[in-house]
Amino acid sequence: MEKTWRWFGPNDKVTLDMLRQIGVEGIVTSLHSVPIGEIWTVEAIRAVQETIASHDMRWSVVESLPVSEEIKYAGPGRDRLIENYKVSLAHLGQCGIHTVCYNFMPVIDWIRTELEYPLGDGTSSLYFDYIRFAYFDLKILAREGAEKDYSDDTLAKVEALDRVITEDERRHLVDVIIVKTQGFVNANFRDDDDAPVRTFKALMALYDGITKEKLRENLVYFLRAIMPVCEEYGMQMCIHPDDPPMPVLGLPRIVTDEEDIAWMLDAVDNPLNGLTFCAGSLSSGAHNDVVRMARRFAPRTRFVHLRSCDVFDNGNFIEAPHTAGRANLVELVRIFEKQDPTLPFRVDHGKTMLGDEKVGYNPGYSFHGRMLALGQVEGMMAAVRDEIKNQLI
Ligand code: DNO
Repeated sequence: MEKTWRWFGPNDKVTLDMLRQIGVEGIVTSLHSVPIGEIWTVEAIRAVQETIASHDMRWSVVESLPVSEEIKYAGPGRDRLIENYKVSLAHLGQCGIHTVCYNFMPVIDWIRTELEYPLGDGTSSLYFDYIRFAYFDLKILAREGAEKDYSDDTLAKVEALDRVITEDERRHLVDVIIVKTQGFVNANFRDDDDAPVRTFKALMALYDGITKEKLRENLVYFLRAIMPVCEEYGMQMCIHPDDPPMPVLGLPRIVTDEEDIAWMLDAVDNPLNGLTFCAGSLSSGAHNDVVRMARRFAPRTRFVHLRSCDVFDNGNFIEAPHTAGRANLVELVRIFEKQDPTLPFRVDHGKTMLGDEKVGYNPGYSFHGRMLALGQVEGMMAAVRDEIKNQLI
């Protein structure tokens, strides 16, 4: 597979020079400064592409060309926004960039409640605490009717937490769930928003009455509309699974399990309608057998995120080392390397370690932690290539 790395552009504290030194071949990035819904011009794409090329790497994958909320909830402006999306796709194709990762999660992208969960050895990891998340829903957003989405046991635990939680902890929860995790990947939120909860609730209101079925319909509408441009320019769309893979905050999520993925691939049965196989997101759902899903969906996978989670009985999950956890990355590397040795993969997230915490990297996107993970995955790849060469697999 092609060794790629998510780079957040010239402001990223991980520089292209650093990436070249650690053997990265392809860059995964986005035009982070273009407002969501606006057209990506050929000039803007080429400028980034040339910067990357001047460091002897290539722009392999776009992550993300974001889909406007209005396309997801089918607002009045969706056709115009889809037209813009098509023009951006055509421009990318003209520049020779053909793989586009996107997601179809309403309002909120990935969710964690703790960004520096201490691991006891001086490093830290990302963490999701189910009760704290329920607390955010019930006591901070105070979403109407939220109680019915939780068990009595969870409601009791949230009440108990409410009795002891401090103002600082409440602020921290908002900061982590809305501001720190969303700002750099999700154009709906800005780091300097002084009323993030209000912004959040206003976006949620747009999804009143949008069921899982409706959201599926809207995804299919979008995919059918863009497929002709994808065919003309050879654009490979690869949807990112929902993280975590379950409905949240009363919002539907539609890329959560094997059935969802099979459904969306069949609904628009075109090889250009593909998947980003995010082993981390999928493994954070106890219902997902990640290896089995990789075997089934490898032929439609266009981009791979290698990361692994451990899920606990109480619904909490933690990002495990890349050599451990539920995802079994060794077996995934076997499956994908055999499927297509040119498939781009990136290690996703990594521990915060060895001073990463002082630099101010985007959460999950540390340098040392990801470099360690890349080294681990490169070791797996070398072993798997050897297995393939010797016809052992
Ligand atoms: C978080 C990422 C997501 C992902 C987008 C793709 O670390 O996995 O933000 O990039 O959902 O659209």
